[in-house]
Amino acid sequence: GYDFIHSPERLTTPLIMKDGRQVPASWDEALDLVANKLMEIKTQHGPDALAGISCARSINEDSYNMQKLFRAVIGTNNIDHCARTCHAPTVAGLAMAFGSGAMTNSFADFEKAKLIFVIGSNTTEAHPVAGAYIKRAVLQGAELIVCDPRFNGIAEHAHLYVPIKVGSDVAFINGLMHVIIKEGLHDRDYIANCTTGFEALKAKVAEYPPERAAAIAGISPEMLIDTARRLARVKPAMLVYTLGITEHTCGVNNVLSTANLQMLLGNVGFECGGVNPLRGQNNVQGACDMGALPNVFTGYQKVTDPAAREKFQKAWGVEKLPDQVGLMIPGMFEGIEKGTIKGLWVFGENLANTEPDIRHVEHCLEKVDFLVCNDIFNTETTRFADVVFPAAAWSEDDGTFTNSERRVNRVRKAVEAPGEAKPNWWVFREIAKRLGQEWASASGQEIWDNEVSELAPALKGIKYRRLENDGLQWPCPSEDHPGTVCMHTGGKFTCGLGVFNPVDWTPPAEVPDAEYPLVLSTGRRLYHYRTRTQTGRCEGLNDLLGEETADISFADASAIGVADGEKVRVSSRRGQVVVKARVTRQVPQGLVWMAFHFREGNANWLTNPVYDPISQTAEYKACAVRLEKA
Ligand SMILES: Nc1nc2c(c(=O)[nH]1)N[C@H]1C(S)=C(S)[C@@H](COP(=O)(O)OP(=O)(O)OC[C@H]3O[C@@H](n4cnc5c(=O)[nH]c(N)nc54)[C@H](O)[C@@H]3O)O[C@H]1N2
Ligand SMILES: Nc1nc2c(c(=O)[nH]1)N[C@H]1C(S)=C(S)[C@@H](COP(=O)(O)OP(=O)(O)OC[C@H]3O[C@@H](n4cnc5c(=O)[nH]c(N)nc54)[C@H](O)[C@@H]3O)O[C@H]1N2
Ligand SMILES: [Mo]
Repeated sequence: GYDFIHSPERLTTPLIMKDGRQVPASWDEALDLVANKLMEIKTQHGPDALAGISCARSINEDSYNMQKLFRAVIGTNNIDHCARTCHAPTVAGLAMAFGSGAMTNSFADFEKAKLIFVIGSNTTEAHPVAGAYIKRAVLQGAELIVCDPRFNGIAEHAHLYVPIKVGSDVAFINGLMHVIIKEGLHDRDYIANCTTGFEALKAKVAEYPPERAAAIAGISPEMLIDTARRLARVKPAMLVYTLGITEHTCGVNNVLSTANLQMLLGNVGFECGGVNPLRGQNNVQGACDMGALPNVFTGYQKVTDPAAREKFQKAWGVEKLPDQVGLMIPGMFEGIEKGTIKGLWVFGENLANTEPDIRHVEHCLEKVDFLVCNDIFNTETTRFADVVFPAAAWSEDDGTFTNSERRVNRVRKAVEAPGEAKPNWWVFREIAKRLGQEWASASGQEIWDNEVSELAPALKGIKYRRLENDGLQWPCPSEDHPGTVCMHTGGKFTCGLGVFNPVDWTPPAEVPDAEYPLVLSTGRRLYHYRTRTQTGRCEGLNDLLGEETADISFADASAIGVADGEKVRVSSRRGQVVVKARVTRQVPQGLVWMAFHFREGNANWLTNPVYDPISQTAEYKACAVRLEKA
């Protein structure tokens, strides 16, 4: 799937919108225009009238420079990136429970694990490498329990498959913990020595006896009890989750539930244990670490902490950094709608296809006064832009990526960028220069070694010269530190004691009714990556999967009289699409499952723009739809 790098459709010159058309321009013209326009908006409306969205496809050094531009030069914390749409509940929830929002263990553990509990994860399609490790563990005798509304690829390898209903995870996990405590299967010593808040958790899960929890989850009480006993039988056990857990209005509560369960069983802080969210993009862990988030600087140092601000003020040579938490992506759209956000910079995201409710998103992209994009291709989003910068892709620049297991890896330039395309960090640096700040660091290595690693304590020991071969896993606090394979060991969490956070089950914001009687849940397919700007330019992949489908059960197909491959209309309160039905045993009656890889038939014409109250992550995994023969 690398053909896209050499695609003739790559952007090769800056583009500027003139009379409703984007025309090629010189770098100087485009950079001057953006710098002047940003300054004009800042002068007229203040720095908080500007907002930026960074890219988790691109190297750490790009995200670092972008958040530095917004904070140190423009003077706003309105900076975010696509972690908002996937693992923001992880970052928030695991930080509340453990003091660090990252995956606790490492990929190498998967193969050695004795019991793996996979919940809400399309592992074989969306994380095929991690999925291969899990399959291998099963071949070597590990027990696998999979909990997912769909009988997905990883479920085929499970010893126990638990088909819970979409949006019922908190009730299900509370039910598991009810049984574990009632039967005395919890780890009393671990709970007493390493955690706090157990009594409150115990009181909360007492409200979820197996009958009640199982009824909400749509399974039998016996299956719930069996799951609880199996989980308690093997120690340590690994828990793996992804977006089936996070992309809900209760996403943070779902994450807290996984942490509660693993602490109750005494499974956190050991090899082959822990809570393991598989992060989505090659560098989404890194974009978070760099501080492309509205509440933290590089290394998760809070913008509201005066000491942190002082440290960054000194490092960046500015008098005053903004002290208010900035806007998250949904807040940026709201600001555009209200007229308080005048300028938006979108670096490497295709929001017009990936945010929920496409019609509303496009209305906002149209409405904002000034839109800047950096991308490697023209996309449905860049067509709204006043200026488009052509970017060097990952293969055309030196830098680092940080993967899901916190491993910082070197990325090396393999080919020249096409035409006049430039590294993204260079673009942000040029804008800073035009706005009066000369930044010394002029390469990926200088940015990392002299700034990132000096500013973030967990990255202090990571320098480019140490990143040959397999890279290093943070926390790595000093240059003689070997990096950290497993976090929260020795009975000590990053925050001291692990914190139990009792939570209640809440249903999705939109549930089926007479008008929209089915649940729509959305996700990914193996052969395409998100909006196909990259995989759509790979011939072989298009041959393997060429269009969107709606995956439905035999029962729902026969109820409306369609056969596999015939067209159906899927409608929600937001819009409708017509796609082929894929009639499959993977999906239970009452559920429609779709992806968002294709512009036509994209599930985001239908999805519901409602958000988790803490993390502002959209409920991509549940809304109500109607199905008709088309
Ligand atoms: N091929 C491919 N790989 C990708 C991507 C891609 O576009 N294509 N995208 C990348 C990105 S950005 C990300 S974030 C990851 C995402 O990786 P995943 O989260 O593994 O991918 P999804 O397909 O969204 O799968 C979510 C799973 O959750 C289940 N689910 C839905 N609702 C619920 C629920 O209420 N409870 C439970 N327990 N399960 C539920 C679904 O049936 C599905 O199996 O994948 C990454 N990898
Ligand atoms: N219905 C539904 N919608 C979803 C989800 C879901 O599960 N269901 N999942 C959500 C999730 S988890 C995510 S992460 C988002 C993803 O949302 P987006 O980040 O918007 O997804 P992409 O389409 O991959 O957009 C990435 C853009 O970056 C560009 N790009 C790639 N490499 C480079 C580079 O090196 N430099 C530059 N400058 N640009 C580059 C690509 O061409 C592309 O235009 O989608 C979300 N949307
Ligand atoms: Mo993602």
